[in-house]
Amino acid sequence: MSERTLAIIKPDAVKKQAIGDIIARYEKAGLKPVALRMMQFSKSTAQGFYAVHKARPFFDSLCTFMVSGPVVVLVLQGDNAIKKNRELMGATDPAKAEPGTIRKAHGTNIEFNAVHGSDSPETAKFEIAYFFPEMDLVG
Ligand code: IDP
Ligand code: MG
Repeated sequence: MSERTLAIIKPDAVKKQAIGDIIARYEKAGLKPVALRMMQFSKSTAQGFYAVHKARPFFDSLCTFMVSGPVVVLVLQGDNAIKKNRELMGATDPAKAEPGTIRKAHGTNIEFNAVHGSDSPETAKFEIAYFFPEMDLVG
């Protein structure tokens, strides 16, 4: 089933000049960018995006990281896009990520882990609407 998911190339990966490599990985996996935006998060943008994590001990540090430089926000479309992107990303902690994954290649640690990807249809819907309010969930 074709669906859409939200991906973010985080500030660490943008600084490492990995934007091109990461987008090439999406495209090779059949995840087609259908919206793309480079932007600098404000603190409130980061806090709103990660509101689901606001009780976590790492919340403040995560939001500080996400405003530390520009990011690239994308909507990716393809068959099983949500699950496929999670597989492509690898585990949250790059040390535990499978070889060949984006986080294995570009992540530094459990916080500076190069990319974000929606984890369910519900979060994809919220996250796509957060940055691209004009888009539909399925193209
Ligand atoms: P995910 O990005 O793999 O879905 P989540 O648990 O949703 O992982 O966490 C969101 C983000 O918060 C992670 O991608 C990472 O940047 C950061 N994070 C998660 N767990 C920790 C932690 O234990 N310490 C510091 N940062 C963390
Ligand atoms: Mg998550």
